[in-house]
Amino acid sequence: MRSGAPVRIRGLAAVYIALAAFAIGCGGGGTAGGSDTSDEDAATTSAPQPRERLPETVQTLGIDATEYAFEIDPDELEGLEAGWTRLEFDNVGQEPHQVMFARIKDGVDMAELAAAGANDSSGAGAIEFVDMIGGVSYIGPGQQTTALVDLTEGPVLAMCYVPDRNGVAHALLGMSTTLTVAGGSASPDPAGADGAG
Ligand SMILES: [Cu+2]
Repeated sequence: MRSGAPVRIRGLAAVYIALAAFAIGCGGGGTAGGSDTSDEDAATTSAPQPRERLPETVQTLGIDATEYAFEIDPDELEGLEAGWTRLEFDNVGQEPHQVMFARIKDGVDMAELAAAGANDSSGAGAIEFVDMIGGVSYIGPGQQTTALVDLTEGPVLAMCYVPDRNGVAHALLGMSTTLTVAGGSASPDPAGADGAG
């Protein structure tokens, strides 16, 4: 038993727990907090978009969901390119599944993140260390859906936080992985030539 990796593993676990708590708090049919429809979710997925306005994609990412794992094509270990990515999500399992992406912010110290997660079971302390990217909300067994996600350079967490029958987020049962996203050939220039709105 060596003691090299646990800090990182614990850090990721803290993120999954935090995001699961965050998602349950935000989405889950609770009675608190009002019921206004969420305009802010419009950018993530299911809103139909006119075909001519879709951004050009740099790659297609196929993800099959089962209990409780993602099968990702191309293999996440081969790395992905930053940019708009077409996501083809296929629930080949027996339970509802989703895939959501989050990015650990630049400069985050994993030990610090782990500590924040460990000291705050609500997840609020750890959520500030990540940016939610988007993904697809849950679909039933045998269903498929597609979405576009804008992947940014760096490690990107992919996870399903649909709860199982015991209320445990699937991410904590194995439906979580880290994608490596490279900068891509043409690095985006924030001051750049994007003249179109
Ligand atoms: Cu799941």
